[in-house]
Amino acid sequence: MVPLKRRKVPPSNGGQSSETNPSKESRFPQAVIFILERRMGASRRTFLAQLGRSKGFRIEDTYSESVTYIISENNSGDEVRTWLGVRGQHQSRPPVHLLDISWYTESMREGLPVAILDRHRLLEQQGNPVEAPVFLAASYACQRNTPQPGHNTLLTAALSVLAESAELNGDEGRGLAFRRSEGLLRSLDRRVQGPAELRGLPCLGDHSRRVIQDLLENGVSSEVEETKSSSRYKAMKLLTGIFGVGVKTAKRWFTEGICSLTQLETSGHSLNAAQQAGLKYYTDLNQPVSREEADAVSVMVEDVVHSVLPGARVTLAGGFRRGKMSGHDVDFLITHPDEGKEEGLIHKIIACLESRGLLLYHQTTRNTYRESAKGAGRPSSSMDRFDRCFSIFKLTNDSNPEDTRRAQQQDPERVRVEAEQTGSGGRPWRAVRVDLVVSPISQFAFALLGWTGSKLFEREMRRWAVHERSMSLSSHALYDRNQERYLRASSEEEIFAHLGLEYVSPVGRNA
Ligand code: 8GT
Ligand code: MN
Repeated sequence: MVPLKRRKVPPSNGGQSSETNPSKESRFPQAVIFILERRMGASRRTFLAQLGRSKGFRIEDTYSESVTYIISENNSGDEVRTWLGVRGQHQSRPPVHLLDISWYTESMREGLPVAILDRHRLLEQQGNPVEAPVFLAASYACQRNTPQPGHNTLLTAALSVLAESAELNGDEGRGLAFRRSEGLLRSLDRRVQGPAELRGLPCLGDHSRRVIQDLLENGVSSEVEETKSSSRYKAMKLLTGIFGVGVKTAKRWFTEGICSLTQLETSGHSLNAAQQAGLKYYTDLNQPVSREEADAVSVMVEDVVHSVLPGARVTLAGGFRRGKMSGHDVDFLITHPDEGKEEGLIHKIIACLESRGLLLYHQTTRNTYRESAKGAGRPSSSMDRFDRCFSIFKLTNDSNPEDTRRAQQQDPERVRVEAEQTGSGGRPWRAVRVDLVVSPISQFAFALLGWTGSKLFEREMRRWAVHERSMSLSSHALYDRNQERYLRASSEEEIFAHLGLEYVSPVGRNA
């Protein structure tokens, strides 16, 4: 389609055009000039045209095939050609020069058409190369493909520290802003070279941009370094690193002056069962779970599940499903193709795991989810209502004796204390956090989508659902608020389709 502005014939210039004012003969008949109004504005164009005519140049009001010089400001060659419908060169007509306004102003100064230099020619692509938007990114993380670890790990690791620090301070809004910046940078398909390349990108607030600029220009960010070395950050990280300890509890302990595990142990605080287990297996649980270990746990879980309910399905979810090579735990989603068969399954699984001596700790939560007439529960609630078991597995590590050695090197004292507590000198096993979630088959696609993560990807998908589609998405269901009904899905692809989103495979959800 022809752009509107192009079709519109500009108003006459009060008889001053070369055609309507033949008395002023053109001094340079070869130069038939057309000035493009786009991005320049009508008044500036009129002024420049009058100036040209007063100096004897032939300035056309409308574009035609007789034009030999097209002058434009802030447009690329591509844009001008599209805008004016300039076709390829014909031998039958003189060549058309696509020139920047600088050629025109220099010609005005000289009083004649100056020689065309490279710098006068319009660039083919949009704008100045230094300022051109180099990256394009959609604003919701769920619209982007985000591989792991991405091409900007220096930047994403730094923003992750600031996000974590904000989260540990209980400042969720600030934490989310840094997480969004982090997610955006991880989605970029190559390394960022300079701050100018980030022009026009969404999700990057002023604060994140400052940090990124520091990192790109100096290789470090003083704010990130200060955060990492602050006693508060270190203590909060250490304390929340204990399984069963959340930000609130850690904050209370820190205010009481507790900064180390030994201080906690001697503080006289009574710890709940989860926290006691967390402290007991602290080193193990803070050592990343490798892909091999996750696979070994998968074999254990599948074996147990199939022995208690043949036909049940076990799916590895969480970070490992997204292709991560390590994680803080291993997440499993369990279902059975016959709805109802999964009821009570979690208890049978636990009983079997215990009888085999594979559990060091477990805590189950009951499924209380019911579809309500008003829609999919509270989508903002981060806790699901599936039958779920938070557990610590005893994983025999004959597969990886390196682990014990590495732990020894990092914190020999801790390893000694734990070995004493667990009565396992050079013990041939390690503790691993495992989450087991049981879902009815009718909710399985939603559960799988929810439990695959990443957290930010999930969060953004729920935000998209509400703001862009007026729908509520949870790990149980998708509710359409306009149609006032639940939308069923038996695969993740269907859920993306319901939401009007292009499908993103699990490995692309590492926002
Ligand atoms: P990791 O490598 O650190 O384990 O990373 P991860 O596997 O991505 O994170 P996770 O903490 O293990 O959580 C796995 C996914 O489960 C996340 O995307 C999280 O949003 C999702 N998830 C739910 N429901 C719940 C819930 O009730 N509690 C938690 N903690 N996570 C939940 O869908
Ligand atoms: Mn996980």
